[in-house]
Amino acid sequence: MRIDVLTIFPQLFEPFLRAGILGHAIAEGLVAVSVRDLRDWTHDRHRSVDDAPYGGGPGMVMRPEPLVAAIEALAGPRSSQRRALVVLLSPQGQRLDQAGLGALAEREQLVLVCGRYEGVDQRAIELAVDLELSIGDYVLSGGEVPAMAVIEGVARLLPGAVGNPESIRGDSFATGILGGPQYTRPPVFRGLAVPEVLVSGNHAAVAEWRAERARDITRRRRPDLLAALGEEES
Ligand code: 9D3
Repeated sequence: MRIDVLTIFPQLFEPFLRAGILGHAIAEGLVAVSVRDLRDWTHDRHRSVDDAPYGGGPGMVMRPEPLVAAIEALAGPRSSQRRALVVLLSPQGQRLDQAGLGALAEREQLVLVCGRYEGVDQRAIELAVDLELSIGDYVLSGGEVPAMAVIEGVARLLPGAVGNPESIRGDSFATGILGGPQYTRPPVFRGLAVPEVLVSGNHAAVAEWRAERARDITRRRRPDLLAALGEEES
């Protein structure tokens, strides 16, 4: 898979792309990530990417010319033959979830467009963007952190990225249920012991205990997840 990122803050991505599972997936050639500075598609002396909103109001709006030129350079014009999926990270987008990440992971090329300021000129969206995504109902300052969330979430779904594929199938939002408590050594820490069943060596009892704890914590913290699975789960 190939991912192009369009941003006015390319330096934000450098350490991120080197670390952990994602850094490893890139080093292994499972995914190629290219971060591009949107200002490279400006032509004025100040390399300006924003301007005042028509109709007045606070803040600035991203100008359409550099955005559309950059997107078309990376993905070609918006058409039925376009191979890349062009995604604008936007508070107005549809909310990303694990199923959405799964669909993105099937594409051969993604172009992730990071908005800044109050937003993006609507004509650029209409002309060049295929999909708008939000990562949740809270306010950030731009699409860079959301783009990183997409890259990290997609990369670990690529075959071979995660050492043990079991850990992907078992992911909370793949199973629709939260994970339960985890323990490692030492057996007693500040007077708190690891639950007896986990050191019992009884694998069936361990599995049953974990399933119970997971169902319990999901029922208390995220009843919406159980409801989505169908009420027979509770
Ligand atoms: C008019 C009020 N806001 C629109 C909902 C203004 C505004 C808030 C935040 C405009 C831009 C932004 C910057 N945020 C993003 O670009 C963004 C974002 C987010 O803030 N939260 C969750 N997901 C995303 S994806 C992109």
